[in-house]
Amino acid sequence: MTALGPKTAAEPAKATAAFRLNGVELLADLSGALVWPARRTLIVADLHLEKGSGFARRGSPLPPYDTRATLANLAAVLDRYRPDRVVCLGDSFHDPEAGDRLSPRDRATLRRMTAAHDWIWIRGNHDPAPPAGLGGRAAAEETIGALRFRHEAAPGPVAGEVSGHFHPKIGLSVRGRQVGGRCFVEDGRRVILPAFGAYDRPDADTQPPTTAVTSPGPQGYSSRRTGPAIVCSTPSGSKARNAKAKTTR
Ligand SMILES: [Mn+2]
Repeated sequence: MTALGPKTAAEPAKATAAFRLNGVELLADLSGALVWPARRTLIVADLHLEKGSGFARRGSPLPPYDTRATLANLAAVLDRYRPDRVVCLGDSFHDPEAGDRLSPRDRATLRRMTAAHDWIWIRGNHDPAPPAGLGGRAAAEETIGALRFRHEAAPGPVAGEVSGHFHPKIGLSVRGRQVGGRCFVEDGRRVILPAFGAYDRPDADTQPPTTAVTSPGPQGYSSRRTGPAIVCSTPSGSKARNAKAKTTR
């Protein structure tokens, strides 16, 4: 078995940040996906498929193209890492009728993806019952080796917990310039993933792609930021502001 990794040399170098969680080596990918190479597993959170069409139905006209964009981003990262198993950490679908609103093309794309992998839909607050007929299996939680996958972080210290829900973001001051983006938050025992869904990427057109791994330390947050060509360490006490956790998801 070969280790997971970027498939071609054309992939941007250092678009990942490696860290250890409960003794397990993980890769935070710039796309927002988490990769567990030893178990050939790829994890994404908060796809929120059909969010645009859901808002449109309630009278707020948002462009309805988020599902197509999210699935294209997901296809790209699956093609790069070629995992055996995919864990979606909940809120994969924006509301209970989201599955009915999928276009035939997007439905077919999803069915191809779930058929090609061992696919686990963790249940979230937006999708307590993921749509039937798309393949994969639904679970409230899943434990694989030293890691436990659930939608929302549980209270108290939890070793090896991998979750989503909070859509964490970070703001950084880099050479006097403000950059911001989605981030992973980890403290060595648990990690919270950024949202993978297209509507949580408002920075994509105006900011350089930024995915940070940030962890609370004794002197504040430290972060390892992955960009198109760099992984930089931001020392504790630097200008990295605390990751903002949003709780309305
Ligand atoms: Mn949620």
